Amino acid sequence: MKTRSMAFTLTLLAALAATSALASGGGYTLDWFTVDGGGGTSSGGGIVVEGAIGQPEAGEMSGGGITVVGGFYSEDDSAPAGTGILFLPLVLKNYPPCFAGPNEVEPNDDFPQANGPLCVGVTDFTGYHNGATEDKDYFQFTLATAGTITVQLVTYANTDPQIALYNQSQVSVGFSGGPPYSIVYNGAAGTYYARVYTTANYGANAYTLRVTYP
Ligand SMILES: [Ca+2]
Ligand SMILES: [Ca+2]
Repeated sequence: MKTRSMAFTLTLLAALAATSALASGGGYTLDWFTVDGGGGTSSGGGIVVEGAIGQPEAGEMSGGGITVVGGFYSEDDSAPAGTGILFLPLVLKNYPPCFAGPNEVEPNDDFPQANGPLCVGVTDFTGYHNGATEDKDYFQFTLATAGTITVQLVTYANTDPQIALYNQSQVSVGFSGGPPYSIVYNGAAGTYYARVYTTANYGANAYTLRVTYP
């Protein structure tokens, strides 16, 4: 039985190798394809193999108006013929945590030093303008979808604060240099930066920055 199983496995590997050869050969165009791990039932030479390797719970399950499509690869019935959806589950080691504040962390004096990415759902951050020279404070956040960004100073002790909003190309898309210190911007998905700074009165002054976005 072991010998027959090995023979079947070798036959299967040979078939897969042949598929790869066709995919890479001249004169053929394959926009996409899958090499599945043996889901379902395979048989030959009196041997039957049932299995699903690498694609657990593949297929569609539906009920009550809800459809769940499982597996790493699935055919989307609503998509154009010949297209599919590929899911790539990831395991990330030492994934950078988001910035929850509530206080700024210096140095945050330019784009690379920006505090962030801000944690989704955390809106208020306390910062300070300290010292005898200008202190620039940068905060970075990411829109997963397009929507309205609001950046505002809800409290400030400095007599002349300034706020600005930059897109991911670090180009200014909003500015407010006077009360009510609020910027409203309809942005595409992507990374943005909020900047709080002063043009005078560089003493120890606290402020509360509020950033909201989809
Ligand atoms: Ca600061
Ligand atoms: Ca700073």
